[in-house]
Amino acid sequence: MAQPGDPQEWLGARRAAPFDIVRAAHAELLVTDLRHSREFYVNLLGFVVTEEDDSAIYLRGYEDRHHHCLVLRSGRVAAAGHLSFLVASEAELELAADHYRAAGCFTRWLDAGEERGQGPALRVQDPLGCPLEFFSRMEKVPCLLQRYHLQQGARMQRLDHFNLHVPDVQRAFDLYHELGFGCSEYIGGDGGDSTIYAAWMFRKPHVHDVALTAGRGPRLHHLGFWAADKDAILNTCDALGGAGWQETIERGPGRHGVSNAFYLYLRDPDGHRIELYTADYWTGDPDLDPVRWSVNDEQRRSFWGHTVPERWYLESSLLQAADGSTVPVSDPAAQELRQPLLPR
Ligand code: XXG
Ligand code: FE2
Repeated sequence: MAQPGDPQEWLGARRAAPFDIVRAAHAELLVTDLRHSREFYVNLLGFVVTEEDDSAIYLRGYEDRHHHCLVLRSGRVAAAGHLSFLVASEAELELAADHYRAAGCFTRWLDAGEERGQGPALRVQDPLGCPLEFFSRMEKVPCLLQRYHLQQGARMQRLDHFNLHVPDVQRAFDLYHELGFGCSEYIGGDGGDSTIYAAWMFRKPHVHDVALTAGRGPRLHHLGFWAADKDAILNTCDALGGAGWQETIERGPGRHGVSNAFYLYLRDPDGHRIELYTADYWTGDPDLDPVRWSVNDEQRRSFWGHTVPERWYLESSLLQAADGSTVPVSDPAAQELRQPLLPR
């Protein structure tokens, strides 16, 4: 069992990683009413449409140089289609395929262009049951970072992270550790409770590419998108309120304890949760010590002490399985929400 607190051990794991993941790069959400979802993501949040047809919309942020960071695809049921990581080169894709085949996982190759704008890619159902994708090349598009006159809504910049509900955080932690992910922060139990309730793990030198949260799973808890700044997040709240979409606001705006980022959680028209996230910190130093938060520290999830809505802890999107059904889920042994607060 890997432990969050040992930078030397993490460096070893990084060197021994079976293939080289660069970062969390894009995701596909299956949505039941593509036009309604377009209203939310494009007209209100300001995602840029790179390409669209009757069955899918390919979106990007203002910082993106790649074709898309979010695909909205028409589906019969709402689910997360796949979560995609950029790897360092095409050779890494072969190594990834070897790795998942050796673990007995389902794997499938996608030809270049099978997903619009993308080079050859590998789809897998990982040992946790998650539909992952790995790719190394994507069509380049104009970066709109300084085209300020075009920027709207939350001024979304790019995808930052995936957050997963998993029944066993330690097991998921071990799998991502094996893939060479470091741990920036985690939430642990007190007084003899060695449970890890949540962990934030990274490949790019920021707080995370993947967060693992104890809960019924595997399910997608949320997609985190980097917003331009705090103002963009606050303006989004005004815009949603003004347009009568205030019910999409689930949690925040606020400051996280974990990660120090400024945040807002929204629920899209299908209930998929997305987070607007900005201003976390550098984690690239090799001697980085992970930050441990007690499950009883009321500032861990909300630095200003706001209560986190119960449904934020409990609800998540189902994942699409390789056969088109949804991935079966199971309950965790212990949940953070149920932990009693210790007297101060
Ligand atoms: O990105 C995140 C989060 O995983 O969405 C949640 C950073 C911090 C938090 S937390 O609620 O723990 O502050
Ligand atoms: Fe997040």
